[in-house]
Amino acid sequence: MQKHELPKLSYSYDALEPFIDTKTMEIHHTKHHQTYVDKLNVALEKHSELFDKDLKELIKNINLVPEDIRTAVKNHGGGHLNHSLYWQIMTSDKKERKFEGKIADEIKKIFGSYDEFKKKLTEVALGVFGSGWAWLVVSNGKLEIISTPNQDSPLIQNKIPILGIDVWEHAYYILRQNRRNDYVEAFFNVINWKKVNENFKII
Ligand code: MN3
Repeated sequence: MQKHELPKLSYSYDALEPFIDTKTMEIHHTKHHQTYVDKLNVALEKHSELFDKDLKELIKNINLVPEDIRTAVKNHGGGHLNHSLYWQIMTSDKKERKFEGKIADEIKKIFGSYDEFKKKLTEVALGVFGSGWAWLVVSNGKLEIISTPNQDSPLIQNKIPILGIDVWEHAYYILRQNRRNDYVEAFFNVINWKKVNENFKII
């Protein structure tokens, strides 16, 4: 039986400065993400055979999860998966930040241009009421931009997330207070397109 663990970041907490500040990164990772992991483990203790199941499969088939822990798995399991992806699709490496490869071609094909894509994803991110996420997903083989409330994973809708913007206030409040638009604008500077390409390739 393997309990879920907080993944290590492949960069330091100050690596995304000045776009995302050190304090936000540290608290977001060590407090918020850690809490999702801890609460997911507490829920799964009640049905410990589920520790051996792939978390993505549990979330995809959330209605098969025992009812007494279903909401906890959806929220905290979703939170764990969403944040694990979020850390990976950001980088301090200038080469990895380059918008190129298969995903760049596909984005231009589907959305018209990088600027149109950025505009649409920004609109969706700013349109999330309260806490949630804006996503670039693959749905039936096609790219789509969607949002989800709370910590709902797109996997619940059978859509595969390849890039996600956390728009919970905890993702930006320390540096930017209520200015979600500034955070979203800054986020585009740190996207790890190399990783998004990898996420896209394995679909
Ligand atoms: Mn978060």
